Amino acid sequence: MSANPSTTVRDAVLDLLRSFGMTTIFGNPGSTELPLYRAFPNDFRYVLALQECAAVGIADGYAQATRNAAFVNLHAAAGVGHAMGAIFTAFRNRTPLVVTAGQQARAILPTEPFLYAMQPTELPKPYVKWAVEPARAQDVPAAIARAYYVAMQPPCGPTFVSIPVDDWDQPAEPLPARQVSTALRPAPDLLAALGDALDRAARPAFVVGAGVDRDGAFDLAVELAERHGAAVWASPYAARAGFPESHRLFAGFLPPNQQGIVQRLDGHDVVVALGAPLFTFHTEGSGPFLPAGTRLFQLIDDPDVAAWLPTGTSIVASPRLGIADLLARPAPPRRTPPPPRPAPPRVAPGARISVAYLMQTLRDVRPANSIFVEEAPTSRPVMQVHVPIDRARGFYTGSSGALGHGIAAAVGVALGSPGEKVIGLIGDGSSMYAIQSLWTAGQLALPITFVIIRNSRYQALEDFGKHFGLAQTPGTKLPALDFVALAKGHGIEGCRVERPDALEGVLRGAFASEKPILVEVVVD
Ligand SMILES: Cc1ncc(C[n+]2csc(CCOP(=O)(O)OP(=O)(O)O)c2C)c(N)n1
Ligand SMILES: [Mg+2]
Repeated sequence: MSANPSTTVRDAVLDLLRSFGMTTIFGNPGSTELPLYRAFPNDFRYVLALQECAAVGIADGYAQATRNAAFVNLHAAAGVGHAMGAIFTAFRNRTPLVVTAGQQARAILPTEPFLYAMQPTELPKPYVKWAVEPARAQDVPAAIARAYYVAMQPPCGPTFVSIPVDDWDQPAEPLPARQVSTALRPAPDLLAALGDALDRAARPAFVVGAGVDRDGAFDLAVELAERHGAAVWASPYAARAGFPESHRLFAGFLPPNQQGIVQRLDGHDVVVALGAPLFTFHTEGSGPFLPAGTRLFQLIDDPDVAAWLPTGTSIVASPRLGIADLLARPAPPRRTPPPPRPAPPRVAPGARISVAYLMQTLRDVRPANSIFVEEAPTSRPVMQVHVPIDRARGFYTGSSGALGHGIAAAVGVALGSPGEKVIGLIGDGSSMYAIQSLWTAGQLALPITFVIIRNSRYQALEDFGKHFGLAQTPGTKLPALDFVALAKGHGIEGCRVERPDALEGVLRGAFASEKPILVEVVVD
């Protein structure tokens, strides 16, 4: 450090954020963060969320859509606490986030001041890849830089920096951004073994996970599947669509249980999991992980998943580079592709709106550039039948199972996808975990259609109650919620549809709107 540092911690950090393309700050401020915003520069924007779960969920959607880490600033321990469910989801989503939080002034820490974050770096663990409270103010810029590089290193994820309030005005040296390589190429010998197995397979199958779309490999996956005439399954609970779902090779969605996966993959001699953990279970299972005689290969950017995979050969690499390397091999002889899936039957309107009729109508009227952000637990399987996702970056949901992601992520995806139409497909129960996101959507005037599926209950839990043999499930009814009033109360337009014959017109109107609008669909 020179005797006369030429800048402040704040200016050094703002310059770094500029170099990283992180000039949007998502957050909810408090006293311990305010000095960051002294003379807030014009080339930055602050996206205010009214609760921290919403702030992190919006940032998560934005980071995924823009394929760059998003910067989040939270208020000390309380803000991190509120955000925790969303940080958990970002970790599972492999979303790069640099999460910062204020800390009290260093000089008064010994007397446990108001707002003091006691063990700030422990609080978000284990759902951050790295957490630090720098030992000195002048170390803050380097901590932010490291947090960014770690967040962006596959598998991507959130990192955390706790920053004492008095640090921002302290002197610091400017810190130039560096180039840090991230994408890994597969080891050539293992890739050759995978390529040989694929070439010789009689009936190959691919299992595509969120890692494919995350890595920008959607089109490459199509090319590889067509070359091999492989059946393509979506990995259980995949949070992104990695393959066009109306493609003739698309075989369907693997269920999140062991026996179900074995049953669906039966008859395939070689299975290749692309950017997919494959074995994502929601309910208990037993027996083998794969059909007898099936060989499994996995191409994944996550060494931890590669390590816990119970069977098969795992190749730790970027799915995009791995698929590109497979495509660089000579094409194998043509293989007869599996028969295509039958199209779903048309759904009749009925006296009231069924979820299936809602989905069919969405499919019929959605704009070509639409992106679905979904968090509607019991409606998702129905969506999978009736609303095929056929484009890259066309579907987002949470990987963690923690509710409160979808309604917020819809806002961030829309902010990061100008010119595209985001449709938030959200259960009535799910919407309430981060309902404040509606307000941010309104303030940013984003053209989102929030479709709230109103069944007045936590249907998923009633279904699970039956799975566990419960005679009744307490705490699952949701009467008296008024989503039109909630929309208006958050500053956006809202309307309610109850009759099948009104549905199409209302959705068309909403999709044509340049502003956010909430459509409460009362379903049977
Ligand atoms: C943070 C959090 N709390 C509770 C749950 C448990 N949970 C799983 S599904 C569900 C119901 C969701 O209700 P809704 O969005 O209305 O969808 P539906 O089940 O009616 O399709 C609940 C409460 C959860 N997953 N995450
Ligand atoms: Mg519900």
